[in-house]
Amino acid sequence: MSELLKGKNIVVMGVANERSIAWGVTKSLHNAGANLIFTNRQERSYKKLTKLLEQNNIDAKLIVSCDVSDDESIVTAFNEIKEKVGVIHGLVHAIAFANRDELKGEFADTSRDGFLLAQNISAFSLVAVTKAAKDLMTEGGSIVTQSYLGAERVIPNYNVMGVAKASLEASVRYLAEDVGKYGIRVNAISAGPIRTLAAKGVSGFNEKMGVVEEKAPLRRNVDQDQVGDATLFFMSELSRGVTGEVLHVDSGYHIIG
Ligand code: N5H
Repeated sequence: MSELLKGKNIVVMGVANERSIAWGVTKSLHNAGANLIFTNRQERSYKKLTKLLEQNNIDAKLIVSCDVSDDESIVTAFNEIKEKVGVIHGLVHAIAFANRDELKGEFADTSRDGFLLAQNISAFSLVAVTKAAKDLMTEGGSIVTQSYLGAERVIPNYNVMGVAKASLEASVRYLAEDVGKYGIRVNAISAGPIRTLAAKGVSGFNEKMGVVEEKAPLRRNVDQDQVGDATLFFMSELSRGVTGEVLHVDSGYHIIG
């Protein structure tokens, strides 16, 4: 156990189960000595989270409910964090959503509602939580979100999520400029395919993992723990010179033509 994040209060958004990227992040940050605050939306993920924390002997500093599609819910959640914890030093955003039936076929068939839903939950949510979190980051801070290569290139089936992730990555850059003057950094991790609950049942996922094993420089897939350790880097002073960046944690897959 390192002490890289000793005394740091970090909010983790997006643990649904043990396969969640946010759970890999939780383990890495906990092992580095961070105090963790969690947000979740559904009763089901609250139960799952408390069970996981218990099984892994992790004490949450606080668990608050937060629905990122609702401005009032975000304000209430961060007010509660302010009251009960005070200053925070980090925020991990690992939330996305798109309609499953729009993650296949042609992007041109995306509905207006489906497009806006993906943007709302997967991209605007970062803007909204950054606004709320920055007021609590009075000692500086670090914000990290999750992206995917489909933001940069056309990846079959990723469709409306690719456009939402492009928006998310651009938001990282604009937010980084806004909050840089307060000593707050904003970065993204672009992970290779990882078998999470969100990825379950989406078309083309298994094939994608096979291609990474075959073509990526490291010839293997990445896992939640690797994203967790990269997030630890971003949360710590080791990355103090880095903001507005998208770091690929993908076995090098993105450099291959
Ligand atoms: C090219 C691919 C495969 C096709 C695209 C997958 C995109 C997945 C992301 C979104 C967030 C999945 C999603 O919203 C699914 C929902 O419609 C249904 N699922 C749920 O409601 C579950 C229960 C909950 C936990 O999910 C959410 N989102 O709340 C991309 C893959 C190779 C890589 C990948 C899987 C990227 C990614 O963005 O996750």
